[in-house]
Amino acid sequence: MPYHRVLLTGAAGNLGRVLRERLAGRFPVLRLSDVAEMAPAGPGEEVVRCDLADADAVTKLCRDVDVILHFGGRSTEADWDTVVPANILGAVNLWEAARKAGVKRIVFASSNHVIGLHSRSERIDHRAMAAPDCRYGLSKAFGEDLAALYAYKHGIAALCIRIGSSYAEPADARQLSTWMSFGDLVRMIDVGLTADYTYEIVYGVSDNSRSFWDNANAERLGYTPRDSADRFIAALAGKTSDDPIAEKTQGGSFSGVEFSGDPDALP
Ligand code: NAI
Ligand code: 15L
Repeated sequence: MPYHRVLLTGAAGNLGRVLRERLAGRFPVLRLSDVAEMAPAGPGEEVVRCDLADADAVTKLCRDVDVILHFGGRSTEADWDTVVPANILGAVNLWEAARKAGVKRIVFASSNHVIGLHSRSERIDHRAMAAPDCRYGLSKAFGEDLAALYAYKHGIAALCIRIGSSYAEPADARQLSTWMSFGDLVRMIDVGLTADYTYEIVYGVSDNSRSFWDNANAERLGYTPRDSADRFIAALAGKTSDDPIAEKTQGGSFSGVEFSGDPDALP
């Protein structure tokens, strides 16, 4: 691995804690950061508490960093006052600090909610029109475009992983399509760290036969998922919601919340 110091943002979060454990010992230094409290640094770790909305603090955070795994920020729908500082300003601060620090690449935890208003009957790939299903999804679409600006204009390679639902196990019928195991998440991060690319969008999903997404772009870059939600079909296929918008769209409940549009006009 040609990287000395790897920065993981969002290290106190659900995926951050999983990644901290699974990436332990993989790099000479893993710098862990979050606005929330984290466990003290172990061997090969640095722990830096930092609010992504604080530009000066983020500039310091990125010093001497080779690669960033950007998992920090608001991870569900919220009001603008919450989404903007964490995900819009936070992303601006991070990419700008990365440019100043000479960071080589950023693996970005984007989200399926960038395309969440697409219909479940449609199988889309990474070139599909963005169709954010909420303010949170729109902030991730902004992050993807910001990553493209810095990749093509400033040479910071970026892999935007539109993660589906990354949990120990899928929880409902929708997640039979969107689930990504922790093992496959780490495999996708390895692609982000090692593949040859400037800017790419992929779907963060396991090998689910019910997937909404054609993930040929990820496979082309070297991603081979080893897990599948299919073994949960019998248990979860009937676990649906009463919300017709959630059930019609790929984003599920994120699409349904506050929906006041025309269901027939959805993309
Ligand atoms: P999480 O909410 O458990 O973790 C996010 C972390 O970011 C938290 O520890 C939080 O304290 C931190 N954070 C929030 N605002 C911050 C700020 N202003 N400055 C610094 N840190 C801040 O979320 P989770 O599930 O671990 O997700 C990690 C990332 O992956 C998020 O960016 C999320 O949007 C993305 N993602 C996760 C999916 C999943 O299935 N878990 C699906 C799609 C995307
Ligand atoms: C996300 O983007 C969220 O961070 C996560 O909490 C899940 O809800 C996931 O999408 C999903 O769509 O299941």
